Amino acid sequence: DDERMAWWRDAKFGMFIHWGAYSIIGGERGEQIAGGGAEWAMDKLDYTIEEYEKFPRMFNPQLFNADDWVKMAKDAGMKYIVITSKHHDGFCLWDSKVTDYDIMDTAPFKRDIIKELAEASRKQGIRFGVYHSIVDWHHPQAQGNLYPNYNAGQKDQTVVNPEFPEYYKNYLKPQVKELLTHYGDIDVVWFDGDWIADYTTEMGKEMYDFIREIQPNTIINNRVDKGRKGMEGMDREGNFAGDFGTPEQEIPATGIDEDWESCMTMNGTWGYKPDDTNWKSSEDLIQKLVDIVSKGGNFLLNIGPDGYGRFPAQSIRRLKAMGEWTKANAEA
Ligand code: FUL
Repeated sequence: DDERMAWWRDAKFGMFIHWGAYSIIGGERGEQIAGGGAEWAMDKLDYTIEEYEKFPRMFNPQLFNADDWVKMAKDAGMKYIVITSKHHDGFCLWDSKVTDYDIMDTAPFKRDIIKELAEASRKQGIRFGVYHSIVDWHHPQAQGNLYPNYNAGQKDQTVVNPEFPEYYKNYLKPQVKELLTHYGDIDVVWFDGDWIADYTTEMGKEMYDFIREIQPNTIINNRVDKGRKGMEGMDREGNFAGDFGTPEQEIPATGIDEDWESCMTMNGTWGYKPDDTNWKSSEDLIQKLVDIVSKGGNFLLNIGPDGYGRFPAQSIRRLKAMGEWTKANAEA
């Protein structure tokens, strides 16, 4: 295991990318502005499935350039990238054979984003991984028992869909397999959405073993299983699947004798949201990197590109500042 984890422990600093149909919405609908993360737009701005589907149908980010994105990560001193292959809205950024709700069939873009980024990363010596949501607001068997009336007024995530095991077996697992077999080495699989009542510890352990069999060296976060401690994100003692803890928007107070990675936003949102101007300063972000690394963790810092495929200018400035700093301090 130590051998498998070695590059990741060494890496320290990575780029998280939240990108999808919600990046067109930017957290706004008429006069409404979504609170918190704008990647939750479908939920927070009360879109029905049918209403929301128009966004994937217009997702055509002509300014997306995988080489540029990877270069910006690399120049910032980052060693790996983790991008949303699928967020909670269910829209897939790769060419999936088990659904049409993806970049090739529903969107006009018709370029496999995961493929382009995986290749660009490999070319530039950057490790590549995917964030994959267990929650799926678009799939009839995965979103409680309300289909097709997602957002019909009831959003109780403790309501279990009796067909969820079908989704797990015939959709979630095959999709993970696609990601792990069509794009070369997938260095990290970063699950999310473990909190829904439908998902079980057994499913988590099965998923973990399933991935191990396909790609023995993939590093898997602890949200593949259930029972992490809230936002602090670390494991319950002992019986846990997953290779590292995932503190979200926070840094543990002291060093921890486990592998962990703090993920964080530069402002307050994961998905693109122009209304959120609450940017952390570059100094603050550098401070956080130092704090995390000194405690033995990794820092996964988020970018929320817009619907055209651009990184926000404020994010680019911060990446540059961090790059200058990491370069100056690399040998220290
Ligand atoms: C959370 C998600 O619900 C957020 O949208 C975001 O993806 C974050 C990293 O994980 O639990």
